[in-house]
Amino acid sequence: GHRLTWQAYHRLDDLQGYLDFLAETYPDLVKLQTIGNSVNGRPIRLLKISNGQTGNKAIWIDGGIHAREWITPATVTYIINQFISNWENEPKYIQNIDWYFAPLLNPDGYEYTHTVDRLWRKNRRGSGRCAGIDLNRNFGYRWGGSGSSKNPCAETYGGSGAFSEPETAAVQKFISGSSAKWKGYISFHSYGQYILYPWGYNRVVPPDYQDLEAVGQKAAQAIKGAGGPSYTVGPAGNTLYPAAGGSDDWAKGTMKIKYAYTIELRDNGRYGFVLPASYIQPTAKEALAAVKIIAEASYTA
Ligand code: 0X9
Ligand code: ZN
Repeated sequence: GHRLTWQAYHRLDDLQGYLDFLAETYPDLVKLQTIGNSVNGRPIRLLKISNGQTGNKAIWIDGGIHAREWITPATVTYIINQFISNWENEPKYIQNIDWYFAPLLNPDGYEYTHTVDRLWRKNRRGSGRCAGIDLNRNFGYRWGGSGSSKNPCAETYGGSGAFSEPETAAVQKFISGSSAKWKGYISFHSYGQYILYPWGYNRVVPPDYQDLEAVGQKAAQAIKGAGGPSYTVGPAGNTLYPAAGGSDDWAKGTMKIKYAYTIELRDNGRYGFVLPASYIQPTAKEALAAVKIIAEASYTA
């Protein structure tokens, strides 16, 4: 294993090597496991950071559901690095949470964006022009509804059924099979600078949406405080567009995880998915500020 720099986007093997390095270097704090394998047989890995106390609440953070959103695995690994390097000085609401990080949920797609098509979005089931399933239309809460396509060639093809893909099935199996006290779920995407909460499947909100809105607004303020730009807060279906089968809706709707968010990182359109590497550190730094706010709320939830 080895360290990363966050001054460049890394290939899959480099990111995996970093997770190995952490597990080797911090065996008491960090546990690394494989929760499934992608369509092309690559491991889907989960890194847990925990002080081992019983009774801790739990937060899940993922990146790389969409292959071309390179800023997201970079951001998740940056957050992991910050927590581990500063662990002894973190406040109780960080230390007394069990953190589960899945930095790269679509490893096949990520490799494909490095080797063949920089703007590939879906996973890599099948071949040719119509390959792939949109993993963020493949989760099982109101699967197949608005904003997801039945056409395999579409960018938003939801697959043959809910959790038909090993990448999403791995998440479902792990979270639903775990006895952790899940209070937070954060899925990083790009781009647009949004803090989105359920529901995404339609233009409706859950009964406790005011809690999600308030914490989202506080997170957007923290981003500004970290020197970041403005992030728009709101329910996904109203704020962006209705899209069913997203991971956030499943986390809240099926798993009943209160603080479920999709955070769309930078930028707001100048570079889009092809965000220059010089933006990694500022973007990841502001994302960390948002995560801390969601952690504080999850800690007391
Ligand atoms: O469309 C998506 O999957 C997300 N935007 S992206 O540009 N990264 O593809 C937004 C998902 C918001 N949540 C739900 N619609 N459930
Ligand atoms: Zn995305």
